[in-house]
Amino acid sequence: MLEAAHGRAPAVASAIRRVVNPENMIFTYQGDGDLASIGMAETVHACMRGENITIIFINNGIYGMTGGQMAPTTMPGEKATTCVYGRDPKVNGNPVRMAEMLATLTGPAYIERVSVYDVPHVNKAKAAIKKAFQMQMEKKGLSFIEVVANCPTNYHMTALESMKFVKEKACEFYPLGVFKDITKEEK
Ligand SMILES: Cc1ncc(C[n+]2csc(CCOP(=O)(O)OP(=O)(O)O)c2C)c(N)n1
Repeated sequence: MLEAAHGRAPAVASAIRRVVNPENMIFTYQGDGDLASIGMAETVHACMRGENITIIFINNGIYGMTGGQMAPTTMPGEKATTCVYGRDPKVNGNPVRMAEMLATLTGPAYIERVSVYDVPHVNKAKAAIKKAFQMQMEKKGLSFIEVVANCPTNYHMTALESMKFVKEKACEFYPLGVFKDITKEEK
């Protein structure tokens, strides 16, 4: 395991991909502040290149670790410490739907958005990550799994309330599903 500077994981993973045994599995694990703000360029370029790596993107709509600042994925109206009245797109800009945006690129092989708000969805998330790793083992190219997740601490909710929020609000704004799959296109 190697810890990259924030946002730089796809660049570091690309470098590792090129120097290690091609049989080694390489994946990144990144939050939305990390992947879609600090490391947006690294993410987009690794996807454009179509590196044979797997990116696991945990989208909880907030900068959790630093105390709940607005992330690029904070939804309109959603509160954060840097938009205390709720995100106003006119003032704070619009959020980004990473899976949809990256699916417009030629590079990625597989892009799916999953969630973890109940057991069936945890199992679906597990299956998507397994498929991503399998595709990497088959050297099919870059796989990107977005996980719509919770942050009860910074949402100021109980764990159960935060799961309800993810199900009813976040998954409405960030619809679940497969956005790209070259194995389907091949058939
Ligand atoms: C280059 C750089 N910029 C800023 C920071 C400060 N920082 C540490 S964690 C973090 C926010 C992380 O948010 P996110 O990636 O959404 O992950 P979460 O904590 O919500 O899981 C920030 C801004 C840093 N460590 N490195």
